Amino acid sequence: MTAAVQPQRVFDPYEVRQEFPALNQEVNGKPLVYLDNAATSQKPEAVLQAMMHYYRFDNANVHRAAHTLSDRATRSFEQARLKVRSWLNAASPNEIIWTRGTTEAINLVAQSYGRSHLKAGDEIIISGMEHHSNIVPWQLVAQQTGALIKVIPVRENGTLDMDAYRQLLSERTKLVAVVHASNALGTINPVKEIIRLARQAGAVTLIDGAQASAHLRVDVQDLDCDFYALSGHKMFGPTGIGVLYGRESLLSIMPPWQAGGEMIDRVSFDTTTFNDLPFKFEAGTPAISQAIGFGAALDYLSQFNWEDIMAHEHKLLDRARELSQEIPGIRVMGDSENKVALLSFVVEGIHPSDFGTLLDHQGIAVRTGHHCCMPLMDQLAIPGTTRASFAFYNTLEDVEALFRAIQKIQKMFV
Ligand code: 7TS
Repeated sequence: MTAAVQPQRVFDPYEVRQEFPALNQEVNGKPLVYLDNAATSQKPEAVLQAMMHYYRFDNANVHRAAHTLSDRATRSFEQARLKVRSWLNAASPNEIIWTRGTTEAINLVAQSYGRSHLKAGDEIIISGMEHHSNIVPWQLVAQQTGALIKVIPVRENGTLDMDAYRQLLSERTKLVAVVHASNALGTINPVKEIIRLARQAGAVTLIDGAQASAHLRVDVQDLDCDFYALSGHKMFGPTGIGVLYGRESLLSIMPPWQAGGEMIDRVSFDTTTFNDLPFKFEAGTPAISQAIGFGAALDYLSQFNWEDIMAHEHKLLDRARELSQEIPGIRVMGDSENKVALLSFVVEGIHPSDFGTLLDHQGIAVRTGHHCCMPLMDQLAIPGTTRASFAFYNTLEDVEALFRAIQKIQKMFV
């Protein structure tokens, strides 16, 4: 098993940002201030190099041919899986399934576990702050099985109503699927407690870790979740690769989801037997360079002490909160104490989509709109927000540039 890389490097955001080529450019004549990390993060040179190395020297399909390149490709690809196992502290590499991202990981659970285990009248609990990726797959499986969806309400301050959650739980609850950190509000949900209560009720749990995994150290055994989904591209790795962590005892009883090469053991026209875990859930040629690139991203992150990264991100969030209170006309959505470094806000009198364009003119990249959380926006009674989402390579100067730009735009509208 690959040994985890020990943190050995002092974390310095100014030094780190030099290693992300895309950050060092001008946009619209201004130095780029990249604050759209919740949509996707930038990639360090080490990730780009690892992917290039694979294509330049080792390009071959995995788990197939008896030649040297295929052997090298297979080894790098499987090493990346071991790095994920170690990063998440999963009990075994059999519990690490490659997917295209969080969305595919959730769909896999819905269609494999959900479709084979849920029946009419069973209940699936999600929350009111879910991304569409953790709503729609459950709606499809509910239609297919007759199961019902129940929703944990979101309180005024952007946190989950845990009392309501306790009341929703019953012997009918078969699955609880909740986001770890909200992409629209930043709220970090008390997932450990959510999982504990779900297990007490006999329900299986899935945590949508798309956002949390870029900001928090996640230990799936400590959380005691059954499934955890994440996307490589939000963790400084490439697009097209993600992970479903699944408890082996569940994965082993789940039927295959997609079918084709790689996931089989023996095929005849009469009957087919399936490959062992994790390959049973990986039909077809996988995203080889992306898995290798994601492994390089985890190596990159492993250099640092995560407490230093979290302390830095907290500083960015605190400063952003402070400035948002100093400037009149800004309403921040969600003020949970426990938040990842993300500020979602509305500016009085200016539509979010205009705001995004005007910020872009000043070199500042944010996302505006509903952030794929339409039900949450409906509850907040707004069409959308402007969202500044930070990563560890952002600096206090980036936060200040954002608020200077906001004030400049506000002046244009008076
Ligand atoms: N769940 C959450 C909480 C997310 O934030 C996202 C993507 C997904 C699931 C889906 O991830 P994917 O990699 O499979 O697409 N969120 C965003 C966002 O906030 N802006 O762009 C994508």
